[in-house]
Amino acid sequence: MNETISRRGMLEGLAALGGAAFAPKAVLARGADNLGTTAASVGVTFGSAAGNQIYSDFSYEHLFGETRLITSEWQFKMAAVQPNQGVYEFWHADNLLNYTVRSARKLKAHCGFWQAFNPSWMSGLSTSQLQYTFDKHIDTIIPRYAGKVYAWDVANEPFWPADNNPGGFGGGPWYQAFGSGWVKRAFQRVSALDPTAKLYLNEAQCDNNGNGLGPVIRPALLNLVSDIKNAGLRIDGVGLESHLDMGMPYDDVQFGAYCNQLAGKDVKISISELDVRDFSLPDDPATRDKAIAARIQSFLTQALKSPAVDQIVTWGLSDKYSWLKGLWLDQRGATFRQPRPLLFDENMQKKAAYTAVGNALNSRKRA
Ligand code: 9MR
Repeated sequence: MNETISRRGMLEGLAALGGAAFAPKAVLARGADNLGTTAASVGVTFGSAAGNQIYSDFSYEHLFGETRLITSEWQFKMAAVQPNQGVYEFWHADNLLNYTVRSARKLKAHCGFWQAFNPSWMSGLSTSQLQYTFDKHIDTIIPRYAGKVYAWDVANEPFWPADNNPGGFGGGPWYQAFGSGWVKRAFQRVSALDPTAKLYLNEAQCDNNGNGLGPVIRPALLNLVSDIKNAGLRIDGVGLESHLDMGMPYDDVQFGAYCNQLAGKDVKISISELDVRDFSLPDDPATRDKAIAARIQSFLTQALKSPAVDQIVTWGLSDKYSWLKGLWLDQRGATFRQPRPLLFDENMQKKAAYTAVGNALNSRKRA
């Protein structure tokens, strides 16, 4: 099947937007043999997070021909859309929406609320001011994008056991505002304002048995999904981020079983932020690439045994733009070796990890 975007699809998209601000430009074709097509053949949507590098680096943008879905890496976050109190700036979010319309990709808007990385003006707000901010934010952004985005990550990373709150919930402004009920409140209000977007709850660490994280967060997340459902609220999917860490204990078979448990709650599952942290691996790039690919293949093969897993989204496509480069710089300094967390290297060339994703997808055919 040809990957070229149909003119009709583009025109329909533009019409839906009421006329986009940009001239249509399709993502380049990458031929029939790409991860988007392989994934679709086994009922999976393959996607990636995108930052604004897709507009400036054409060789990077070209890689997005592999995808069928794009998650906003930061453009829909509160710090981006409300950088000053009560002042909304939508151009980054709008640009990405327009880009996905032009290129006929689904857009997952990430994220409605997260306790971390909020705009600095929020610090020092009283509880009642936080409550107002929360509701007002939803009432402002959701109607703007209703019917246009494919999905919302309504709530991001509600759990952080180290904060010692009941049920493993993380502390932060939204917990301060509404207690653990902040998650249900967000689902209730977003659902009312956008009845068509798929609504996701996104959480980290479920793949990770270290630091008392996965073993606490996995059951807590199951409970929260039940709680949302029991309240009569709509939740369509759960995102399991899957920032895999080679230095942490893990059990991929256990993770696959967990996907089945979640599926029992009648939700779809997205592997929503896949990449591999290689800080603990030896320096040699070939050795690292091999170990990373083996881990990805094992992890995804187990996850894909659960029919509810219908999205695989990597957190970027090329090592060149991975968020882990920033983290690495903070921890080890610029002269240390660069991390190799993604499917394409710094020069946009496929790595073993790319093949590993394809192999795991194909394992679903044989299952
Ligand atoms: O990759 C994202 C980075 O560019 C942003 O600066 C950061 C703060 O907004 O968020 C990063 O993405 C995070 C995601 O939103 C939630 N899960 C963890 C991701 C990596 O930190």
